[in-house]
Amino acid sequence: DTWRYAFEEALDEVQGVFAQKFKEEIEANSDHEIQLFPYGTLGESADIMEQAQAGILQFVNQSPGFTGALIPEAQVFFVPYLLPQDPEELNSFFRNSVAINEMFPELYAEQGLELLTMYPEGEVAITTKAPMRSPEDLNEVKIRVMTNPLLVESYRAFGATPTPLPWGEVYGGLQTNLIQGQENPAFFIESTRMYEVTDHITFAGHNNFTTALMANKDFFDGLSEEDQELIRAATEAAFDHILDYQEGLTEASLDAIRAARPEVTITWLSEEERAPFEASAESVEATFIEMTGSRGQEILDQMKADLAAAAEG
Ligand code: 6CS
Repeated sequence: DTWRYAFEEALDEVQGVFAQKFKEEIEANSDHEIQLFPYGTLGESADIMEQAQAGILQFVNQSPGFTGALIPEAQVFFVPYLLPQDPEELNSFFRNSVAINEMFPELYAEQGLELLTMYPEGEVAITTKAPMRSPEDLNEVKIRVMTNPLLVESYRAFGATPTPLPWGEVYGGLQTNLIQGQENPAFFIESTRMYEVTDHITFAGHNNFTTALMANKDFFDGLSEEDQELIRAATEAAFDHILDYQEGLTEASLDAIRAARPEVTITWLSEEERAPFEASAESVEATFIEMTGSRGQEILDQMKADLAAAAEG
Protein backbone atom coordinates (compact mmCIF):
# COMPACT_ATOMS: atom_id res chain seq x y z
CA ASP A 1 0.00 0.00 0.00
CA THR A 2 0.94 3.67 -0.36
CA TRP A 3 1.08 6.22 2.46
CA ARG A 4 0.80 9.89 1.47
CA TYR A 5 3.10 12.39 3.19
CA ALA A 6 2.91 16.16 2.59
CA PHE A 7 5.24 18.87 3.82
CA GLU A 8 5.67 22.65 3.60
CA GLU A 9 8.93 22.89 1.69
CA ALA A 10 10.68 21.66 -1.47
CA LEU A 11 12.36 18.24 -1.68
CA ASP A 12 15.84 19.73 -1.26
CA GLU A 13 14.90 21.91 1.70
CA VAL A 14 15.12 20.74 5.33
CA GLN A 15 11.60 19.26 5.58
CA GLY A 16 12.16 17.57 2.21
CA VAL A 17 15.48 16.06 3.28
CA PHE A 18 13.77 14.78 6.44
CA ALA A 19 10.88 13.35 4.40
CA GLN A 20 13.19 11.59 1.97
CA LYS A 21 15.06 9.91 4.81
CA PHE A 22 11.75 8.83 6.38
CA LYS A 23 10.59 7.39 3.06
CA GLU A 24 13.89 5.59 2.54
CA GLU A 25 13.66 3.96 6.00
CA ILE A 26 10.03 2.89 5.62
CA GLU A 27 10.58 1.44 2.17
CA ALA A 28 13.82 -0.33 3.12
CA ASN A 29 12.19 -2.02 6.09
CA SER A 30 8.67 -2.87 4.86
CA ASP A 31 6.44 -3.32 1.82
CA HIS A 32 4.79 0.06 2.38
CA GLU A 33 5.45 2.88 -0.06
CA ILE A 34 5.62 6.57 0.77
CA GLN A 35 4.38 9.11 -1.75
CA LEU A 36 5.87 12.54 -1.03
CA PHE A 37 3.97 15.79 -1.70
CA PRO A 38 6.29 18.82 -1.48
CA TYR A 39 5.07 22.40 -0.93
CA GLY A 40 2.64 23.60 -3.55
CA THR A 41 1.54 20.22 -4.87
CA LEU A 42 -1.51 20.07 -2.55
CA GLY A 43 -1.89 23.72 -1.62
CA GLU A 44 -0.69 25.79 1.31
CA SER A 45 0.27 24.65 4.78
CA ALA A 46 -3.28 25.04 6.11
CA ASP A 47 -4.59 22.87 3.25
CA ILE A 48 -2.27 19.93 3.93
CA MET A 49 -3.22 20.04 7.61
CA GLU A 50 -6.92 19.80 6.70
CA GLN A 51 -6.17 16.89 4.40
CA ALA A 52 -4.21 15.09 7.12
CA GLN A 53 -6.98 15.63 9.67
CA ALA A 54 -9.49 14.29 7.15
CA GLY A 55 -7.38 11.19 6.56
CA ILE A 56 -6.69 11.97 2.89
CA LEU A 57 -3.03 12.22 3.90
CA GLN A 58 -1.45 9.77 6.34
CA PHE A 59 1.44 12.09 7.26
CA VAL A 60 1.89 15.85 7.44
CA ASN A 61 4.88 17.99 8.36
CA GLN A 62 3.67 21.36 9.61
CA SER A 63 5.37 24.04 11.70
CA PRO A 64 3.79 25.33 14.90
CA GLY A 65 3.84 28.65 13.03
CA PHE A 66 0.71 27.35 11.34
CA THR A 67 -0.44 24.68 13.84
CA GLY A 68 -0.62 27.37 16.54
CA ALA A 69 -3.89 28.51 15.02
CA LEU A 70 -5.29 25.00 15.70
CA ILE A 71 -3.47 24.10 18.92
CA PRO A 72 -2.95 27.35 20.86
CA GLU A 73 -0.35 25.79 23.20
CA ALA A 74 1.92 25.09 20.18
CA GLN A 75 2.40 28.85 19.97
CA VAL A 76 4.84 28.55 22.89
CA PHE A 77 7.57 28.19 20.23
CA PHE A 78 7.06 31.89 19.46
CA VAL A 79 7.93 33.26 22.87
CA PRO A 80 11.06 35.14 21.78
CA TYR A 81 14.45 34.16 23.23
CA LEU A 82 13.08 30.95 24.77
CA LEU A 83 15.10 28.49 22.67
CA PRO A 84 18.92 28.49 22.83
CA GLN A 85 21.00 29.07 19.67
CA ASP A 86 23.79 26.69 20.66
CA PRO A 87 23.18 23.66 18.39
CA GLU A 88 24.18 21.05 20.95
CA GLU A 89 21.92 22.49 23.59
CA LEU A 90 19.10 22.92 21.11
CA ASN A 91 19.40 19.38 19.78
CA SER A 92 19.53 17.92 23.27
CA PHE A 93 16.38 19.88 24.13
CA PHE A 94 14.47 18.52 21.12
CA ARG A 95 15.68 15.00 21.80
CA ASN A 96 14.84 14.87 25.51
CA SER A 97 12.09 17.41 26.13
CA VAL A 98 9.25 16.07 28.28
CA ALA A 99 7.01 18.85 26.96
CA ILE A 100 7.60 17.73 23.37
CA ASN A 101 7.68 13.99 23.90
CA GLU A 102 4.96 13.59 26.51
CA MET A 103 2.76 16.68 26.82
CA PHE A 104 2.32 17.92 23.25
CA PRO A 105 1.24 14.50 21.90
CA GLU A 106 -1.92 14.70 24.07
CA LEU A 107 -2.80 18.13 22.67
CA TYR A 108 -2.21 17.05 19.09
CA ALA A 109 -4.28 13.91 19.71
CA GLU A 110 -7.29 16.13 20.51
CA GLN A 111 -7.02 17.39 16.92
CA GLY A 112 -6.85 13.89 15.47
CA LEU A 113 -3.08 13.95 15.07
CA GLU A 114 -0.37 11.58 16.27
CA LEU A 115 2.62 13.81 16.98
CA LEU A 116 5.67 11.81 15.89
CA THR A 117 8.44 14.33 16.46
CA MET A 118 9.42 17.98 16.54
CA TYR A 119 12.74 19.18 15.16
CA PRO A 120 14.59 22.46 14.62
CA GLU A 121 15.26 23.96 11.17
CA GLY A 122 17.77 26.66 12.04
CA GLU A 123 18.14 30.09 13.58
CA VAL A 124 15.56 32.55 12.30
CA ALA A 125 16.78 35.75 10.63
CA ILE A 126 14.68 38.79 9.79
CA THR A 127 15.04 40.06 6.22
CA THR A 128 14.01 43.63 5.47
CA LYS A 129 14.24 46.29 2.78
CA ALA A 130 15.73 48.88 5.17
CA PRO A 131 18.43 48.13 7.76
CA MET A 132 17.11 47.21 11.23
CA ARG A 133 19.05 47.40 14.47
CA SER A 134 16.39 48.56 16.92
CA PRO A 135 12.62 48.37 17.49
CA GLU A 136 12.44 51.99 16.24
CA ASP A 137 13.73 50.81 12.86
CA LEU A 138 10.70 48.51 12.64
CA ASN A 139 8.18 51.29 13.23
CA GLU A 140 5.47 51.06 10.52
CA VAL A 141 7.41 48.27 8.80
CA LYS A 142 5.09 45.46 7.72
CA ILE A 143 6.76 42.17 8.54
CA ARG A 144 5.14 39.03 7.19
CA VAL A 145 4.72 36.26 9.76
CA MET A 146 3.16 32.82 9.63
CA THR A 147 -0.53 32.75 10.56
CA ASN A 148 -0.05 32.45 14.31
CA PRO A 149 -1.57 34.90 16.81
CA LEU A 150 1.38 34.80 19.25
CA LEU A 151 3.91 35.39 16.47
CA VAL A 152 1.84 38.42 15.48
CA GLU A 153 2.00 39.52 19.11
CA SER A 154 5.77 39.09 19.28
CA TYR A 155 6.37 41.27 16.20
CA ARG A 156 4.03 43.88 17.62
CA ALA A 157 6.18 43.80 20.78
CA PHE A 158 9.25 44.20 18.55
CA GLY A 159 7.75 47.48 17.31
CA ALA A 160 6.78 46.26 13.82
CA THR A 161 3.44 45.95 12.02
CA PRO A 162 3.02 42.17 11.74
CA THR A 163 1.20 40.84 8.68
CA PRO A 164 0.20 37.17 8.80
CA LEU A 165 0.19 35.56 5.35
CA PRO A 166 0.50 32.06 3.89
CA TRP A 167 3.91 31.36 2.38
CA GLY A 168 2.73 31.62 -1.23
CA GLU A 169 2.07 35.34 -0.90
CA VAL A 170 5.42 36.36 0.53
CA TYR A 171 7.68 36.78 -2.54
CA GLY A 172 5.06 38.74 -4.47
CA GLY A 173 4.12 40.74 -1.38
CA LEU A 174 7.72 41.87 -1.00
CA GLN A 175 7.99 42.66 -4.70
CA THR A 176 4.91 44.88 -4.62
CA ASN A 177 5.81 46.41 -1.23
CA LEU A 178 2.65 45.07 0.43
CA ILE A 179 5.12 43.91 3.09
CA GLN A 180 8.66 45.08 3.75
CA GLY A 181 10.14 42.12 5.58
CA GLN A 182 9.78 38.53 6.75
CA GLU A 183 11.56 36.00 8.95
CA ASN A 184 12.95 32.55 8.18
CA PRO A 185 16.04 30.37 8.64
CA ALA A 186 19.03 31.10 6.39
CA PHE A 187 18.64 27.98 4.24
CA PHE A 188 15.08 29.03 3.34
CA ILE A 189 16.06 32.66 2.68
CA GLU A 190 18.60 31.28 0.22
CA SER A 191 16.51 28.59 -1.46
CA THR A 192 13.44 30.81 -1.89
CA ARG A 193 15.54 33.80 -2.98
CA MET A 194 14.29 36.15 -0.30
CA TYR A 195 17.58 38.03 -0.85
CA GLU A 196 16.24 39.19 -4.22
CA VAL A 197 13.30 41.03 -2.64
CA THR A 198 14.81 42.12 0.70
CA ASP A 199 18.25 43.70 1.14
CA HIS A 200 19.21 43.22 4.78
CA ILE A 201 19.45 40.00 6.76
CA THR A 202 19.49 40.47 10.53
CA PHE A 203 20.03 37.88 13.23
CA ALA A 204 18.47 39.06 16.49
CA GLY A 205 18.86 35.65 18.18
CA HIS A 206 15.14 35.60 18.94
CA ASN A 207 14.18 32.16 17.70
CA ASN A 208 14.97 28.89 16.02
CA PHE A 209 12.46 27.56 13.50
CA THR A 210 10.61 24.54 14.92
CA THR A 211 8.62 22.08 12.88
CA ALA A 212 6.70 18.85 13.52
CA LEU A 213 5.87 15.55 11.83
CA MET A 214 2.42 14.12 12.50
CA ALA A 215 0.32 11.20 11.36
CA ASN A 216 -3.45 11.05 11.07
CA LYS A 217 -4.35 9.52 14.44
CA ASP A 218 -7.09 7.13 13.25
CA PHE A 219 -4.69 5.80 10.61
CA PHE A 220 -1.89 5.40 13.15
CA ASP A 221 -4.10 3.79 15.81
CA GLY A 222 -5.38 1.31 13.23
CA LEU A 223 -1.91 0.03 12.37
CA SER A 224 -0.31 -3.13 13.72
CA GLU A 225 2.20 -2.68 16.52
CA GLU A 226 4.88 -3.67 14.07
CA ASP A 227 3.94 -0.87 11.66
CA GLN A 228 3.72 1.66 14.48
CA GLU A 229 7.22 0.64 15.54
CA LEU A 230 8.40 0.91 11.92
CA ILE A 231 7.10 4.50 11.78
CA ARG A 232 8.69 5.41 15.11
CA ALA A 233 12.05 3.98 14.01
CA ALA A 234 11.90 5.79 10.64
CA THR A 235 11.05 9.03 12.48
CA GLU A 236 14.05 8.60 14.76
CA ALA A 237 16.38 7.89 11.83
CA ALA A 238 15.11 10.98 9.98
CA PHE A 239 15.46 13.05 13.16
CA ASP A 240 19.13 12.03 13.59
CA HIS A 241 19.76 12.58 9.90
CA ILE A 242 18.27 16.08 9.84
CA LEU A 243 20.34 17.23 12.81
CA ASP A 244 23.54 16.02 11.09
CA TYR A 245 22.42 17.54 7.79
CA GLN A 246 22.05 20.96 9.40
CA GLU A 247 25.61 21.16 10.69
CA GLY A 248 27.13 24.19 8.94
CA LEU A 249 23.96 24.75 6.87
CA THR A 250 23.40 28.34 8.03
CA GLU A 251 26.95 29.39 7.12
CA ALA A 252 26.84 27.60 3.76
CA SER A 253 23.50 29.26 2.95
CA LEU A 254 24.82 32.70 3.87
CA ASP A 255 27.87 32.09 1.66
CA ALA A 256 25.57 31.22 -1.23
CA ILE A 257 23.58 34.41 -0.61
CA ARG A 258 26.77 36.53 -0.52
CA ALA A 259 27.85 34.95 -3.81
CA ALA A 260 24.43 35.43 -5.46
CA ARG A 261 23.99 39.04 -4.34
CA PRO A 262 27.04 40.64 -2.71
CA GLU A 263 25.25 43.88 -1.82
CA VAL A 264 22.95 42.16 0.69
CA THR A 265 24.03 42.96 4.26
CA ILE A 266 24.21 40.25 6.92
CA THR A 267 24.20 41.46 10.52
CA TRP A 268 24.27 39.85 13.95
CA LEU A 269 22.88 42.27 16.50
CA SER A 270 25.18 42.91 19.47
CA GLU A 271 24.02 42.03 22.95
CA GLU A 272 23.25 45.67 23.55
CA GLU A 273 21.19 45.89 20.37
CA ARG A 274 19.32 42.71 21.27
CA ALA A 275 18.37 43.95 24.73
CA PRO A 276 15.20 45.88 23.76
CA PHE A 277 13.98 42.90 21.70
CA GLU A 278 14.71 40.54 24.58
CA ALA A 279 12.85 42.82 26.94
CA SER A 280 9.66 42.19 24.95
CA ALA A 281 9.74 38.46 25.72
CA GLU A 282 8.07 38.96 29.08
CA SER A 283 4.95 40.59 27.63
CA VAL A 284 4.72 37.95 24.88
CA GLU A 285 4.94 35.22 27.51
CA ALA A 286 2.12 36.91 29.45
CA THR A 287 0.02 37.02 26.29
CA PHE A 288 0.70 33.32 25.72
CA ILE A 289 -0.65 32.54 29.20
CA GLU A 290 -3.70 34.75 28.59
CA MET A 291 -4.39 32.81 25.39
CA THR A 292 -3.84 29.32 26.80
CA GLY A 293 -4.51 29.42 30.56
CA SER A 294 -3.28 26.72 32.91
CA ARG A 295 -2.54 24.21 30.13
CA GLY A 296 -0.24 26.72 28.47
CA GLN A 297 1.38 27.56 31.79
CA GLU A 298 2.13 23.87 32.41
CA ILE A 299 3.69 23.49 28.95
CA LEU A 300 5.76 26.65 29.37
CA ASP A 301 6.99 25.59 32.83
CA GLN A 302 7.92 22.13 31.55
CA MET A 303 9.69 23.62 28.53
CA LYS A 304 11.74 25.86 30.79
CA ALA A 305 12.67 22.86 32.94
CA ASP A 306 13.59 20.89 29.78
CA LEU A 307 15.69 23.82 28.52
CA ALA A 308 17.49 24.10 31.85
CA ALA A 309 18.27 20.36 31.71
CA ALA A 310 19.56 20.74 28.11
CA ALA A 311 21.76 23.67 29.18
CA GLU A 312 23.33 21.54 31.90
CA GLY A 313 24.20 18.99 29.22
O1 6CS B 1 7.69 30.93 6.40
C1 6CS B 1 7.05 29.95 6.03
O2 6CS B 1 5.86 30.00 5.82
C2 6CS B 1 7.81 28.67 5.72
N1 6CS B 1 9.09 28.62 6.33
C3 6CS B 1 9.77 27.49 6.43
C4 6CS B 1 11.18 27.45 6.88
N2 6CS B 1 9.19 26.33 6.14
C5 6CS B 1 7.84 26.21 5.72
C6 6CS B 1 7.00 27.44 5.97
O3 6CS B 1 5.90 27.44 5.15
